[in-house]
Amino acid sequence: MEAAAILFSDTVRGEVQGDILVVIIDNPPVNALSADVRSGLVAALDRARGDAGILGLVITGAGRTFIGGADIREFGQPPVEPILPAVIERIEDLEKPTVAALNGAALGGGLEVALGCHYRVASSAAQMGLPEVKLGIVPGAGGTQRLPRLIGIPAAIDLIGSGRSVKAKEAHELGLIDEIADAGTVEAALAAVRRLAGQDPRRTGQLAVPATDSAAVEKAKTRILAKARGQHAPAQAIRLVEAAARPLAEGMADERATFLKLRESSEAAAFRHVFFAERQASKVEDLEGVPPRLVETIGIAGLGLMGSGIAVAALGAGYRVIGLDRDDEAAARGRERILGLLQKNLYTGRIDQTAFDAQENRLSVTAADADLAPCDLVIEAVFDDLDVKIDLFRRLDKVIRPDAILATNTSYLNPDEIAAATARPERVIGLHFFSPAHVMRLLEVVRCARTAPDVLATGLAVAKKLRKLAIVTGVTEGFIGNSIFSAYRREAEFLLEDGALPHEIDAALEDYGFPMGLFAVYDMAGLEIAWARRKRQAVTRDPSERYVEIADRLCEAGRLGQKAGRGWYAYPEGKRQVDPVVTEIIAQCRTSKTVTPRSFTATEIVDRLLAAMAAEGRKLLEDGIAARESDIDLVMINGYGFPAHKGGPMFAAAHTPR
Ligand code: 3H9
Repeated sequence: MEAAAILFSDTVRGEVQGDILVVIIDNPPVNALSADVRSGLVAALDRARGDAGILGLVITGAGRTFIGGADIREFGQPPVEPILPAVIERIEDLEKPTVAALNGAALGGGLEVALGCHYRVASSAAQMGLPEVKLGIVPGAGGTQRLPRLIGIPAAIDLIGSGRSVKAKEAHELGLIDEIADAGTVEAALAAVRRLAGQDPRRTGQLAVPATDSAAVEKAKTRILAKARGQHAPAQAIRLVEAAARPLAEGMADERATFLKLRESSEAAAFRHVFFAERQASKVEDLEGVPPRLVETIGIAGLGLMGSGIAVAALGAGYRVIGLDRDDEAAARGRERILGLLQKNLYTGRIDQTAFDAQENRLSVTAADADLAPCDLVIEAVFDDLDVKIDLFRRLDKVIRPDAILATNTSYLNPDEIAAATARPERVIGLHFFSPAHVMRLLEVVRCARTAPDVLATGLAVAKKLRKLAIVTGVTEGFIGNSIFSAYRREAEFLLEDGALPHEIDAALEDYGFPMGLFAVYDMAGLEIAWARRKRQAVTRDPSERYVEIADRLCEAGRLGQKAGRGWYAYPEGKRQVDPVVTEIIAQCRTSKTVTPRSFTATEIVDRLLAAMAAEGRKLLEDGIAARESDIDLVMINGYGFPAHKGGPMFAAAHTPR
């Protein structure tokens, strides 16, 4: 039968298919629930209610998304009628069957719309979640009250408290959706409306919250709260979910008030900054319209920890990988390491056996440079030594095609010097992965002095396929991340000398939201590499520059970190403890420099560290190393544990009330 189109608003249209009204939300790019969408939905509901010829309703999205959630751009402004909870209440109250056809992502308010429907059908690729806590808020349109009624309190705490999304299969197992429809979600939804016609609608808001044992609730809570250090939204979300077994209206009022309050919080502003920063990062000014080169096969030179991690990321993204190491034995060991990581992915359910087999088949290793000839891109991940890298690049330059790309994973060396050793420096780029490379999301993409635009564009395209967050950086020692980190570290050492103790600095950082304090991290990583670097730099160090010797004294005393049993802390039976010996070493260093120690509050400590990071950040911007403040924020959040809910050092330094 011919479907007649009805326009309910600029972004919501309807098609009557037989006796069912299919409501299509068409608000690109992600069908966010703008005021126009909300009023369009109300108009569609009015139509369905008033038209006796309409048996029921299907709600779906145009394009790849069902609904990407509330329009985050509206968050800074006063709410506009009709507000979403009221729209969803009208959906739920409708006397005719209303079915959500989840053709793609149903997130935040989008999932809340689906929860208000009487039945949910999803395509197997659809992704569903309530990611509000990742924006510093709680769901504001019934998510915390309806979801536990469908899937129980522990599962709802898990989903809402973490903000993670699930695919259709898991959603079905949880009871979040009623049906998976591979061949046409709308068709399956139409069939569901017909089946449900004449029955009492199953209104989610009227279901009883399933009984739960308190141990499961506690377990879910503990897991979420352990990760939510310093944030408010997850605890509030849990509180609302736990209290869901009360009349819906009461829970909804509590949820709405909490949502509105959190929406105005500095935590939410910081998360919104991060959200838009991530979308901004991929926009590189002079690359608009520059097509990337085709990459299908990636060579990885050096199959140590870093190289293996990169290989696993590349295999997971569908690339063919050729690993190179110095001899057959090393290559075979590299292969074992990579397969070990893939096996781990298999055991933990990240990939299934079919994916494992496919990835194993796409991997080969060799000790012969010439075997890298088919590669479109070669990433080196060998020992961070200039001579070693230059030698490797010279060799690779001769065996790979002229249009293939060479990337260095160096952290501290100057990639321009590496590029200069090749015949085609324009094809050289830096790809600075963070360890473990198959887990960490950050990738600094280094634009070297001579990198060609399409080579840079290729670096970004590969990063996207690897599902990494790519941040473009210019060449400077340590690029963006390690430059800021050095400034942070230096300031922390100044603080030590000025009077703060390691555990005081660490406690201030952990309270602020870092997963671990700086000195505890040092101990975990080991102090010897930085010590060796300081010794190398000693010859060229400007004597007028302030230099803190405390770390050197510790290393000289054999305090090389946790593995040595002592470092900035002592570790009797593996447990971290403040060590009076360290306090004494610090006191001696202060005395030798005639510093009179003063005490610092946690706020003073954090403020000084933030100011140092922000000052270094401004320098990177002035020097053209970083393109924008928000890129610096993303690097520190995704590579160095800076708490996302503070928005990154640049955002935080600018927004800290003084
Ligand atoms: C919420 O729903 C609160 C409710 O509980 C309560 C209400 C009362 N709003 O990511 P992409 C833009 S909170 C505005 O590259 P993809 C994005 O900025 C909301 N804009 O696409 C970008 O713009 P541009 C909970 C949005 O295909 C463009 O869309 N929802 C929104 O890779 C493409 O984005 C979320 O947190 C939005 N909600 O992925 C979901 N979403 O091109 C957030 C996206 O100008 N969104 N944009 O740079 C996502 O996770 C992904 O965008 C999605 C698509 C998976 C939907």
